[in-house]
Amino acid sequence: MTALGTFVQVPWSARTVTTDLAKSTPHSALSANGAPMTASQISLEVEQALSSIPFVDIHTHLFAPSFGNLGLWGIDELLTYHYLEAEFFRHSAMAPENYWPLSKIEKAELIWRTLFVENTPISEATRGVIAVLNAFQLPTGHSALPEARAFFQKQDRETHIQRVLQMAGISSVVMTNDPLDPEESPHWMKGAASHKQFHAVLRLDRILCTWHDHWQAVVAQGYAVDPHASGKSVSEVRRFLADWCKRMQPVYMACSLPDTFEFPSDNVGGRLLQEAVVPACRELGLPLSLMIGVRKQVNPRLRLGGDAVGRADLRCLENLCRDFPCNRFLVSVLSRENQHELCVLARKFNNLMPFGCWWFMNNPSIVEEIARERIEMLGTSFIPQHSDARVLEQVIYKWANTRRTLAPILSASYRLLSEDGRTITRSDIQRDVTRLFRSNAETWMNLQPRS
Ligand code: FIX
Ligand code: ZN
Repeated sequence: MTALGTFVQVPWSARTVTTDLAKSTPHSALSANGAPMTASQISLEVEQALSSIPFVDIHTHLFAPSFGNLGLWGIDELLTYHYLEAEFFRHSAMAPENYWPLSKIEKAELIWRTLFVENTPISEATRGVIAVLNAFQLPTGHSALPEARAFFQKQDRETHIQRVLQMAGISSVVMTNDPLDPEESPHWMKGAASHKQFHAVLRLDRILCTWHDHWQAVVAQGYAVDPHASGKSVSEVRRFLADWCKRMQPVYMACSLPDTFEFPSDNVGGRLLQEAVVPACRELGLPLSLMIGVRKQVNPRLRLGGDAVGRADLRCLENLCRDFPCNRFLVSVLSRENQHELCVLARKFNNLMPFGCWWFMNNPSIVEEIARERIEMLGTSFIPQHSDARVLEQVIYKWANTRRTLAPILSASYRLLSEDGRTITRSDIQRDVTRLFRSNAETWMNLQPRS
């Protein structure tokens, strides 16, 4: 038995059934605060810290209950996740054009049969669905789908959300809110109810990346801007941002950027970033989150699943952090080749906070590599992970995977430190895990620490 296997699969709220070793080794013997620990006691303390400290999920595409059906949940949404659709098209001869017109249930049935019956669900994304079913003690075999569908259909949204966040071991999530999204903005315009566990973010891709397609939507909301963002467009965009910040109370502003992103740049996006967004963030005391390295729609036939990755020139970040020392930048990069550079830049600029293993980086083998490198270069001054969940129950497996992957890496770091001559205490581990998965994010997002 690996303590880890049992540990990860145990629903967060049933913490009392943590590993047998924990049960058999009374806590006081393990490490009364300040007492030195053995290697296996270190591993156990790390596992207990990871399973007992609720995390803050700094980037998701989840929605608070008041946003109704914008919030995705349940087995059919889990199966039609764009990660699984991309994998489906690898296994199926079906042309995407014949797939999109199908109903949600028809798509889910097709994906279940192709990826979970005709093939073994060993990819990270397919394994995730199995882990979710298992967490609810639902069957996971070939014929599991009808019972799963019936189970999720029976759930009440608000109660289910509470239960899922608890099972995932997260106390709050950060949403992704687009002020120009025609389905979402009406919710805010009529005063969407705030929710203490769902924090808003002002997402600005349509402003900074595709202004030419969306400047009219800004005009439609009452701001005098033009296609070239000339004249008083910049001050109008500042007004737009200020109004939306009043409406949303965001914890940061955010934008995903292509691998070709450059800064400074005198294209419309570059000017709006420099003259409107960065100053607004500084004035409002908000961090700016930049997620760099996406190559949008390299295969548009796959829709959301059609995006890819490219290595970015991170001098853009160097210039931003150096030229705007009073701004804080929360940054995640999509390319594996950019991870090391990001760590180095974070050593140069304390207004730069690396966070998460974004999207194609969110695979255990790569998360391991990134986490080790960051611990070695940044200690605990980074945010290891975010879930990027698009469907509610995904937080269960994405955070279980993160706990499973990070536990041996953290334990190994402490073992090395103890071999080098420093006694590790239980409170050291509790403080560090709290910092990595809670207080770094809370501090940067001006969130009150949970009492
Ligand atoms: O830009 C983003 O926030 C990305 O995370 C998404 O666009 C992407 O589709 C995704 O779901 C990644 O996990
Ligand atoms: Zn995302």
